[in-house]
Amino acid sequence: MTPAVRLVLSHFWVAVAAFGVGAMMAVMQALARAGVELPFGTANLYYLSVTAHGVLLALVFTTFFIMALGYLVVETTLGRIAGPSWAWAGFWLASIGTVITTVAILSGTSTVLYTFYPPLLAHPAFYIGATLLVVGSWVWCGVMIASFVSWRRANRGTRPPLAAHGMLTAVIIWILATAGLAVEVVILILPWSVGLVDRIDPIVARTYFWWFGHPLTYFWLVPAYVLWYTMIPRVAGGKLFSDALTRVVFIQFILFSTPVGFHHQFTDPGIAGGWKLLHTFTTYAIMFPSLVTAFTVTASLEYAGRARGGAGTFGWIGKLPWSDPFFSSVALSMVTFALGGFGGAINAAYAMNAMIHNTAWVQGHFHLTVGTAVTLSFMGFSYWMLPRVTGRALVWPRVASVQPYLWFIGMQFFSIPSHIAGLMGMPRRVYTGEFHGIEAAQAWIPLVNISAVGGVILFVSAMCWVGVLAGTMFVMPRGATRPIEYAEPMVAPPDGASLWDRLGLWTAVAIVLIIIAYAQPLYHLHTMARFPSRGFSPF
Ligand code: HAS
Ligand code: CU
Repeated sequence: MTPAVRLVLSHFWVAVAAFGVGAMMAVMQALARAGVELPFGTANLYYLSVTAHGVLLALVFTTFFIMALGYLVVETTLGRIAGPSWAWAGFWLASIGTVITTVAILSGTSTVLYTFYPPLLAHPAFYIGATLLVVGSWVWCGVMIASFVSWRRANRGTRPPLAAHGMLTAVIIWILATAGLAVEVVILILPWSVGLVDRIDPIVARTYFWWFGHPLTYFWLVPAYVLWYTMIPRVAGGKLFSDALTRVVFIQFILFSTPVGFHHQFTDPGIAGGWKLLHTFTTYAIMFPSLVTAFTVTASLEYAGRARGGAGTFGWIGKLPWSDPFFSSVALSMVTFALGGFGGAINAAYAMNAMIHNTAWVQGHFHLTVGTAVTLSFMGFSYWMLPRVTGRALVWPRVASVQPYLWFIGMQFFSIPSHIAGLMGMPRRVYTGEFHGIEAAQAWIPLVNISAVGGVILFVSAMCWVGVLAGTMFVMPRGATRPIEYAEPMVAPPDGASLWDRLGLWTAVAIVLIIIAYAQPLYHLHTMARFPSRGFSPF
């Protein structure tokens, strides 16, 4: 095993382990919500479990997986990982942070959910562990940037490989996003959680949180898009529709990922309507690169299907390699994201947001997006990557072929009823299967039960995924490794870097946009009459 592969796989296995634990929490929640009597079925345990689920899946699984993918991409496209000892230092920092936060959650002292909104108060260890995770990921950012810069110095004027361009986009989004998180945690939350100050302003904290929280979702999505654009066209037997368009898409994510956070705060006081409107405009702007993606990736697949002999308007679809788990994972992710993205457009509209905010609709939305478009793409990629870098064949290829379909079906069962129940007024994050017998709630119960069935199917699918990966690693003999191959564009792009490769320039423009979107509202929040609160730990 080469040192680079060891680095990639170390991150990868932490991601898989976090996923396994987080998935177990999920099935318990789904069953508890459906009123199934479980041992220890208390509100305390329910919220503890939701916290562990959200943190381990949304924050730990994704971050470690993306770090693994980032290192794999720079190693295989740029031929280098600059500063491997730094990379290991980042890995250990992030891992130690994850352990500290997980222990804090499981000890029952830090039940604050993955958004950790003050005045919900966790044990300081929760925040300290999360900080180490983020600091570890910053080291990853540094290593990624150093690798890219060193490659550019050695290849002046050459167009950077597309996959590296995409992963660097994710790095930049992450740095811009975590700036807001750092202010929230270091300046506001840590002093309060250790008792140096006794009150915190929830609105100010939430505003910094959503500065981070929205671009976080694109930090997840962009690496998935890297797979969709730079690998899947080849896996499907075709070529990428357009290299140039793809670079424009990635740059738009740098520009518009961050200045949109108020679409999570439409109902929050203290932020004037005009600023919320501005963030609505930028939110619609950030949908554009995904619409382009829908077009470009589908066009690439159509090209592949026709190259495989598909004819007629839709005949190409059936010719695609639907039993290849990497391909089917991404294709099913795309179908699911068409629904999830549509829901996003509804969320982003001020008046419609009032109908769905804080309802079960939101959990439906994010299980289609991060829970499927991103997660299922990552799952499929694992089946493709692991045999290539280790030389071990997949242990149960049939299970691997079926697993993405199980995930897809389970997720529709889970998410569609959640959307409907949300429209009927069912709140999100409320524990109790019977809703205390409230009459209005009775209509939600059948929908919750269907969701629970979805949850069980998802759990089976999750265990299949973890089982196939672990079995491959522990049971299968080592063989010859194979290269990580990327898709060729249909038309070779002109040599030489273009305007869309000037990542520094676009980062500077993004910073200006962030200042426009946040400077005045934050100034106002910090200077207006404040209503800070003591901390609460109800669970
Ligand atoms: Fe979202 C809430 C708006 C995308 C995640 N979102 C959340 C939360 C999470 C989340 C975790 O405006 C909950 C946070 C919490 O706990 O409170 N979201 C959007 C919009 C988009 C969007 C406008 N979200 C995502 C992605 C996520 C994610 C991506 C994770 C990865 N979201 C919101 C809003 C809220 C929100 C409000 C707050 C709600 C509230 O009130 O609390 C857009 O980026 C979506 C653009 C996507 C599209 C779809 C493109 C389609 C594609 C596939 C096409 C496939 C085809 C078929 C054609 C426009 C690319 C292919 C054919 C074959 C044959 C294969
Ligand atoms: Cu958002």
